Amino acid sequence: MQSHDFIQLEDTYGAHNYKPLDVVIERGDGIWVWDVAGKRYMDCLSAYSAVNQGHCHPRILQALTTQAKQLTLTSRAFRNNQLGLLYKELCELTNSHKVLPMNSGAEAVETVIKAVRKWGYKIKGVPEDKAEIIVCANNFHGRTITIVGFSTDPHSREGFGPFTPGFRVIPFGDAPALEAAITPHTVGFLVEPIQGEAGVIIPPAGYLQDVKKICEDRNIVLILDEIQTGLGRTGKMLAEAHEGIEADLTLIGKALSGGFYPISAVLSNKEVLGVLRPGEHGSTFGGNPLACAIARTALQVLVEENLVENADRMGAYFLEGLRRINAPHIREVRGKGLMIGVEFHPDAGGARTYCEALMREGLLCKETHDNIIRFAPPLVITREDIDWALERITKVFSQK
Ligand code: IF1
Repeated sequence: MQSHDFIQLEDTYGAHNYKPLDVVIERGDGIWVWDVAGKRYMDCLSAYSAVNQGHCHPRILQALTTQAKQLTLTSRAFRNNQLGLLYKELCELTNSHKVLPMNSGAEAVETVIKAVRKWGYKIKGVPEDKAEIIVCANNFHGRTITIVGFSTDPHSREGFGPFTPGFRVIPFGDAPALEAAITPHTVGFLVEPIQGEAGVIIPPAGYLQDVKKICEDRNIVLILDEIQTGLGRTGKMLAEAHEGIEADLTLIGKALSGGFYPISAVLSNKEVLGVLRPGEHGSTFGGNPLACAIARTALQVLVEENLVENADRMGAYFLEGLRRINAPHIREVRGKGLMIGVEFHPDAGGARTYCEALMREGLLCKETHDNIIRFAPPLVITREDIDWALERITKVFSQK
């Protein structure tokens, strides 16, 4: 079978909730993937930062196969020999003191909404069913009804109502707006340290410090969604470290398994998770031994291969190289670590056309909204790899 055969199968039998590039990938190794015709591409999306450790990392694969032969799932009705070790290792790595494991990022977000609401009622004294959580415009936190209900992106929410009440939207990067939106019913502030899907939007310096102080002063739980920014992507283990703050609750996912298995987690620095009593929350696969064994090795790989430091150094190098490209239709090049966005002027013809041209040059990336391309390669990338990428990006960006 050739690419077009696979494409036809997807189009014939699959729901059309994506518009993928017409590349049919069959193998991945490190930063590279190969299509069914054997053509090699550099992956500059990393499955939206789920493959920070590189495709099919051998050590994580080994952890998967070893554990899968022993025990994959027990449910949480019983205990297993991987969960407590992952808890301890995650808490030591992130300076947290409680963990609640789930499967998808959206499930972690839903979990934190439940926990912080219950904390509001039981600890803060907010009247029952009155809890409010503040979020930011242009947020992306997942695709469940509750989460898209507080999205400001029409594509994410149109046609899916009615929505869950109890959310207020403020501008991103505006600490005074947070102060102004707080009411006696506010229990939490949920925000991405850098907005990924919005187009790698970096808040003003000091923003996270300011909102941390506001949350402390007003007894509101600061929740950082690090599902995309976390685990080394921005050149720090957690993006919050760029501002030297610690969230009360932190959400991680994606690269927590190195792309081998869905696993996410809520990390707590504040006694919020303690409000959840047995039987009040969970899921069939949450905290399963296979996911935990994979995650433990995925974290070890991040640390032992110095991938966080590499993301910092290689990100600076990549950013500098992109900024040197002399292309009048580029409006801005921005990023932190290996979370980079290139924004084009609206009259440049749309970011998708550049992604398709880059694909023909052997580089895979993804547009977000109309005019922004995200470059987020695996954190194992080297200077030589980046030079290879910059040569092709320069060629494509200079063409128009
Ligand atoms: C899709 C976007 C990225 C996330 C943050 C929570 C979640 C995500 C900051 C939910 C997930 C994924 C979802 C995926 C594409 C991708 C994405 F384009 F949708 F917005 F990365 F920017 N918080 N992001 O980025 O985690 O439930 O997916 O495990 O929906 O197509 P999830």
